[in-house]
Amino acid sequence: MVNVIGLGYIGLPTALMLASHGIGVTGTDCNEELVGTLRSGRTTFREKGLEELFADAVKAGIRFTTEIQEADTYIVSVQTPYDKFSKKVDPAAVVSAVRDLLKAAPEGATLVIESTISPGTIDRSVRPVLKDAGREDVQLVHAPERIIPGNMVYELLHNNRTIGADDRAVGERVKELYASFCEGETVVTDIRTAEVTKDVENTFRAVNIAFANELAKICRSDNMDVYEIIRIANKHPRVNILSPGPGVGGHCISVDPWFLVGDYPMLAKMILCARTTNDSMPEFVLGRIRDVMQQEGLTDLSRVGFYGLTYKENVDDVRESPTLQMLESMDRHLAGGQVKVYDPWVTRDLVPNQYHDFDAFLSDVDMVVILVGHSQLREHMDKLKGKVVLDTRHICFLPGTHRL
Ligand code: SAJ
Repeated sequence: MVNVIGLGYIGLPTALMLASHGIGVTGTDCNEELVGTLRSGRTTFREKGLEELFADAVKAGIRFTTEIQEADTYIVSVQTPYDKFSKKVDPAAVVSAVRDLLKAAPEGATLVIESTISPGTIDRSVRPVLKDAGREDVQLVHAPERIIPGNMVYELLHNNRTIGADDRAVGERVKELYASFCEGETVVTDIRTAEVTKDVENTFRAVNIAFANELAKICRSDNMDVYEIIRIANKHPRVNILSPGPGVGGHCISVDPWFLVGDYPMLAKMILCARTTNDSMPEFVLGRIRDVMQQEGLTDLSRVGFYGLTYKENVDDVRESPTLQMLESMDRHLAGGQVKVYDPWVTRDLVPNQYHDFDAFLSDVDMVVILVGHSQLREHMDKLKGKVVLDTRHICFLPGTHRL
């Protein structure tokens, strides 16, 4: 029996996937409301393919509870928030889950940490808990997730995985467990290598995006088309530049590079520079809005609309979203509460002047700033005809569209 602890963006799909592939699974979360929702047959966030997977898992007998269970394998996927200023991950929820599960764990149980952690967290924060509890019989494993929000279900099935374990045989056993659904290749290694590799993957992407963002700034300064330049450069067999955008949000690409900067400040110079470039993008977009408004003779900020609040397309997650960063910055500079905001994926009220109806939003603005490339907009792009458009995602090809 597997007990998945923490039923958020990673824990829930993982638990559902295991259950729907014949593994006995109980999902545990301390949030009673969340468990209540799952028990009543509803999913707790929107993600392509999640509803179908949920139905399969329920049919297969998955259970949801607020209590930690006796199980031979625990998968911990609780949240690991990070501190905005120190950029350090707070492993308190992982530590507390481990402490609690040790009370139920039978001798020799396997403990898999899936939560996003910074390199060294297992040695620094998890091992001491096992030692203090006299439970060094528990087998430690780190299986960092790699799935991308927006395509999680597909990627859970097909991505290659990394398993870090103290004991290779235990690592192989956990590999077998994931192989119940995962068709990708799984590499078994040690825990520290698994921790660092995960961080390196996200840092690589952050650096590549920063390069694209820097190119966007260079091209803007000298009136060149960054998208055409990247498109052509990427035809080279060994070049693959990502896309510039309004900034880097989410809980991973925007956070993980800081771990290497924090641990190796004198060495991780390029990474720091990349992070700084990415962090400067929301401010850069604000400058572009000012330029475009001047160019188009617009003066009324309340007739400007921001399309998109989430950190990227087709997800409902707003963590570290560039749009929120822009709104905060406007607020700090006494220009808050003026622009209109709309996001089809965000149904709760989050910011001032937020609309829940696309047409009503459009009728109240003269200029639309595209900040997220949701499919909803791509499918209704003609509705932006007649508006001044600043497109930071390169998805609008109406004549006269302004770009990053
Ligand atoms: N972005 C750009 N330009 C691009 C690609 C992304 O500006 O060309 C922006 C996005 O708009 C978003 C941010 O970067 O704001 C991050 O989005 P993302 O789609 O690149 O990545 P995440 O954070 O959703 O998921 C990443 C993935 N990591 C890698 O691709 C190396 C995923 O596989 C990981 O599982 C996930 O982090 C995680 O949880 O660590």
